[in-house]
Amino acid sequence: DHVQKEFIFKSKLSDIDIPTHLSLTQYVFERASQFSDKPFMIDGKTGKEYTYAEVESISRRVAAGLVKLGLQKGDVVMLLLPNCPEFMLVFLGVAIRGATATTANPFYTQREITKQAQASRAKLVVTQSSYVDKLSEIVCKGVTVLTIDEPPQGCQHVSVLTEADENDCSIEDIDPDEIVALPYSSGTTGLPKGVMLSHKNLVTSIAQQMDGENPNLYFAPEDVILCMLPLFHIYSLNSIFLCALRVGATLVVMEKFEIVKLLHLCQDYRVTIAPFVPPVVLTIAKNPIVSNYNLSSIRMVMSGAAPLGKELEDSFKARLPNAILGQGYGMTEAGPVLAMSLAFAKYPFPVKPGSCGTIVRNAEAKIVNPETGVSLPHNQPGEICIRGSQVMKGYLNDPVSTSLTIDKDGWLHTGDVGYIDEDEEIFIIDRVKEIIKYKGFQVPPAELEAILVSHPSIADAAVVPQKDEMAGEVPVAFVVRSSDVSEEEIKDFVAKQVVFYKKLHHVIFIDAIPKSPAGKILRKDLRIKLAAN
Ligand code: AYL
Repeated sequence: DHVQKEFIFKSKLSDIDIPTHLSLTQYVFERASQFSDKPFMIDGKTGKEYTYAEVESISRRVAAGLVKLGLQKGDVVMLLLPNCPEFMLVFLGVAIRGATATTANPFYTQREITKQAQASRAKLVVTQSSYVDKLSEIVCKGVTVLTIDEPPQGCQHVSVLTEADENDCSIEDIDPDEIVALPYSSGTTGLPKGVMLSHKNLVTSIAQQMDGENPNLYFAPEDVILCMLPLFHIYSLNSIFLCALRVGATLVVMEKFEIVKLLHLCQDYRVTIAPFVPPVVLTIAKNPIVSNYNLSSIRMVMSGAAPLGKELEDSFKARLPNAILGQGYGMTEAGPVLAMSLAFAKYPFPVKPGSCGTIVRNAEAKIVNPETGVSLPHNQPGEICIRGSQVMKGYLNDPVSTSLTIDKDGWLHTGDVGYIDEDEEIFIIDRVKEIIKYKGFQVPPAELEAILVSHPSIADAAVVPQKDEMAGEVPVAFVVRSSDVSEEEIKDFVAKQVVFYKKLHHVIFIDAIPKSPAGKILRKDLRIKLAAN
């Protein structure tokens, strides 16, 4: 029999021993006693500092408090918060308890929050009083709500967790295969789904970045890392928060992106590492105000979650000549990091502009022809696939979507199209999945299409990305009308139901949505039509 040769790619860094027996918190706190009195995080808003010893002890209190509130092992806690110390403290407490944290954008609408809370069966929500109104539907169904500020009627203050007595209850052991984080992602197709990340998945991913003689992403204990990207997104949760904790670095916590505040914090705290997304890189490269600040402390700038233009890389480098700029490439389902620039290594390698990094160590990558599934050699573009212990366990309660994403041999199919060059660097050139990326945020077309066809005057609809200089991509809709309705009415109808970045930028009326014989929307045809429009 003829056996197809498989082309499998690895990191240029050698594999290392990654612990498979530790829970996430055992692993990230492994060396915390060396850093006891050092600040782990500084709240950029108040200047309040939390040392490593404090973070560890408060996290234990939170775990005990969760037991006291009746939270069982495996129960789900929703974190509906902007970046703040409580986000991290509660996340760690949930992990110690053996419970699961599902993270959501606090700007989500009631509809979006309710969907995720119900699908994940969240028992407890930790949020801010200003978002409590959006929880009315789930509160009726018995969900407990805690707030980090003055609790409104019917809610309790988060101090029931952070000030609980850790000696009150004992915490059971954790099997590293239990689920610790449950971010939501639409993956390659359809609606948002719960991505089951186990303790082992996250330990592996952090180790792939932080561990070994030559760590791929070198954070030192002296580093001051800006934590501005939202912690509810896996990029910040993993590559900033948990990675920094593992190595003894200090985080400067910023609630949200605001250029002047960001520049101040970087200058005042002498930030050394700045993890960004492409639109922030664009602002730093273009905004004249940047030259009024001393940013010479920044040694490393990371970009990820969306494509970074090559021209942008050049203009950015002119602005921050002391900093190494490089990319990480991730996908929530991949644990999330697939590749990381080797320019970030302790003993760095030369890298090329436009590269999304090199596959992380202790993992395998494959580039396959999406039609035939045949794997391809260096420099030939195809769908990027990854395999390793960091890859998610699957989608919550959705074995069908799971098996469409992770094949029987354990390969996760990313829906990204790219190639690996002779230096093992990955270049992403296209996407064969539906997802639209607005500033790195996911906009699932299927979600917007479902809203659109629920409108009485809409017979059919399809949503596709349109290129946008600032956001990368924005969603636009092709709509088949069944009765009279205007573009503005449709845009408003959608806008009321979704977070700001999912809003439609255009509506184009059309006679019929092009579909394959099997009924699949021919998105490529619509993208071509849009480009010609
Ligand atoms: P999700 N260049 C181009 N596209 C990218 C890149 C990149 N560097 N990174 C992510 N994407 C796209 O689940 C790609 O289409 O996770 C990918 O499949 O919201 C999709 O975004 C996944 O979107 C890091 C660095 C995590 C990045 C991430 C990304 C997590 C985004 C940790 O250290």
